[in-house]
Amino acid sequence: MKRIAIAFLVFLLCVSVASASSSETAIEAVSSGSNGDIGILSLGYTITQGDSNWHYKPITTSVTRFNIDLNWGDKTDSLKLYVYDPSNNLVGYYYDSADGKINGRINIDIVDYSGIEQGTWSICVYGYSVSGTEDYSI
Ligand SMILES: [Ca+2]
Ligand SMILES: [Ca+2]
Repeated sequence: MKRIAIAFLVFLLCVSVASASSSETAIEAVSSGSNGDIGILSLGYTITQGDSNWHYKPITTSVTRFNIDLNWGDKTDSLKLYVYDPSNNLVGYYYDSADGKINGRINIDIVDYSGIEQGTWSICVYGYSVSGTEDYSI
């Protein structure tokens, strides 16, 4: 029962920001050309319509950008990505088109020229429009 309550809370947290606007800060997401250093644990995950899966990325060094590469490889399904800084502020949310291509992948760099906030960044993958079960890596 407790697990269900937590899962529901996470769902609410994810959905509640759906209507929020993108951040007013200097942080921006830019299309990334890199295929290399993904940074986040890159394993096979699955998601269904309306699901929220959370992933965490620790930033422990002084950097001005890091890459997020969410890849589900099926442009007929649509996943959505929410990015929160270590203070749990929503930095932005992104659709497949965020990197300029509808290709079943969201490959972006989070950029802050004054320095990426160190700590644990939280990334929520949301099943925005998914038929059946979709596999993805991040
Ligand atoms: Ca894309
Ligand atoms: Ca699919």
